[in-house]
Amino acid sequence: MMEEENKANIIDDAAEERRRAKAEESYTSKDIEVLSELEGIRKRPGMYIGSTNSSGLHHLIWEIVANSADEAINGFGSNIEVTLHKDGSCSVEDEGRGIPVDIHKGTGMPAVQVLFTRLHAGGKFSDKNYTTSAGLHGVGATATTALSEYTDVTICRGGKMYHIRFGQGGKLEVPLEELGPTRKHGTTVRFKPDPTVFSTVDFKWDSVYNHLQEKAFLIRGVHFFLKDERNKLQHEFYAENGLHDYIDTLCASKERLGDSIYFDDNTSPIKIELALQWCQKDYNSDNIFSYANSVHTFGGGTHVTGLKAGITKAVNDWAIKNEVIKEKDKLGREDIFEGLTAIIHVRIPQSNNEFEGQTKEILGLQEAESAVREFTVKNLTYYLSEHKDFAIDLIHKCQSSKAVRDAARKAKEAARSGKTQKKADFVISDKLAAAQSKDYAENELFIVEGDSAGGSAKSGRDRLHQAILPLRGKPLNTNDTTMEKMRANAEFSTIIQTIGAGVGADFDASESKYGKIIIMTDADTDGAHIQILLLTFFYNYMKPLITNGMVYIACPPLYRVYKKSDPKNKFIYAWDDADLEEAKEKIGPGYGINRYKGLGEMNADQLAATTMNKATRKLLRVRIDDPIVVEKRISVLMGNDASLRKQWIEENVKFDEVDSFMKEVKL
Ligand code: 0RA
Repeated sequence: MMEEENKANIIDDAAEERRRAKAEESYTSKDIEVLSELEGIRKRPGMYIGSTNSSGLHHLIWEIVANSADEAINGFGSNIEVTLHKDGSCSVEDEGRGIPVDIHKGTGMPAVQVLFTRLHAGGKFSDKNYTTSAGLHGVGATATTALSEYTDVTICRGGKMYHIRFGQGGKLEVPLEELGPTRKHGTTVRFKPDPTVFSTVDFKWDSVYNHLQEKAFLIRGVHFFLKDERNKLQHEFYAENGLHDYIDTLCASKERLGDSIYFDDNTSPIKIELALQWCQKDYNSDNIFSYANSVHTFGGGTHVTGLKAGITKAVNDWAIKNEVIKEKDKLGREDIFEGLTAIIHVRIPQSNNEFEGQTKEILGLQEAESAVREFTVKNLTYYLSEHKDFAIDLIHKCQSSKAVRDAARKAKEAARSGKTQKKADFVISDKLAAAQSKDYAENELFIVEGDSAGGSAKSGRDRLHQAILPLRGKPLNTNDTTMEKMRANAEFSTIIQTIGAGVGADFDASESKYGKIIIMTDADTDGAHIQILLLTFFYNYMKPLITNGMVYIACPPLYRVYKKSDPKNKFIYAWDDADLEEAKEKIGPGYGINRYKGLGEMNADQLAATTMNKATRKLLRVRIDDPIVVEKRISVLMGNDASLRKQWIEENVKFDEVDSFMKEVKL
């Protein structure tokens, strides 16, 4: 066996030699391969980094940070520094082992060059170097090189300092060079995103801040530094207690039941960390934040399934064993999860790394399910026994959730059987202008601010597929109230019935009568406030609508620029001030401007053309990018602790920016 391997190696080496000789000869097929891979990334950047907008732009940083984080996770270096430079570049410096610089078999290039110019090199030349990996979608640093104007890599390794530079699109500009001796070890990558690729090349302090904060929570013991040389801001992120600190941040403004709970296990092949916090409020939708190898698994997966089963079993078994409930009154999963925030992080060996789908957003590894379930049952059972008072409070809370849910289910069943349908159930019909089609996926529900805009929207809509629901006044703040009060609220009960897919833990997005829920408000502060109140409701009670990408914000234009001599036929709509300038130029001398202060100022045709018609409107899809930010926005902006809210706003935003965040709609 050994001998055969050696033989194979010798043959490999000989072939390698020939290849290398050939490579040195001239411009070879390898170079062409490299260039075509890099070009491939440039042709379809979206496939590699998601998009070419601000979110894609920041992905370039995340790719590099993930590599440095891998080193740190594996015990090499505990400081990682990200700097946003004045020239628009970003550098990421770590104190790891330094990227290898020796010639890589198979390509004949220095390993560092492979890492930055080849796809699927993944940087992980062999499993042995890495037990776990935080790398994103397997595109590693190559996407960053391909989509940058330049990339400089400086490496300190084995007592020497090295440098290599790639130019626009990843073309090798300065081959690997030795710069001299050094005592340091580590890697610095500095790159400047290519403005011909991205719609914006402006790195946002907030985005990087949130990303590094999340990383610090997930990678305990590593210090992350953020420096912004453009405005001299800096911040250090460090979470001594990892997920324990994370859960405390997420629940900072909530009314808690008991303390935050934390367990970890570093001894098994699958390493697990879990943090739990039950809260009093009726937050109903699932608040489980899941990660695998430091990557946020938005779609959950086997680790989440294991967690749900584990918690349900531990709580029920303990309650029955201690005679708090009877076997026949077992609590449902929804009853136990109501008000619970959970963060689960599993680290799985790289070779087992099995994400479903290309986006790594769902963990598919079967072993993770039983590992997490058993881990959870064991630790939580022990915790409940050690904290009896808390355990009993928790079970009482679950029981009252169960009672509310049972009553609601009975009412629903009665309503379905038609026996007790009350007049109140039909209140929706006089406000809602329903769509004619029964093709639910194609149907759109516009929730519109104000009756007058609602009127225009009703006459301008596509009757087949668009339904209009006008809202009167401001919706209730669902962060300040209980589920019962929310249900009693006319606006929300109408929305719930109109969507027809249940609410809270009983919500099932697949039953929704609309494929798109579109919030349409005036483009002013009141409108933004209504948006956030509605989004808060969807987030708290119909979260799957958001995670499935079914919630949208309509974008009415702010201006209409017209030719004074022919206002009916020559006009351009403008959505912001940049559009406005462009429109003025296009129309030329003799222009006039309508400024729309609200939806109501547009007539039905105008509203339809600019904001509702599928072919010409602008819609923003609401997505949850970062759970910490969402929770912070939701719980701090909407929560009942006014001083926290004031502090957060003072530290972070002018109110305008909250407004503009709404326009970008990263919840
Ligand atoms: C491959 C192998 C080794 C380290 C790295 C890659 C590495 C990559 C990056 C990216 C940013 N910083 C990094 N630091 C290290 C280990 C090689 C060895 O055994 O020393």
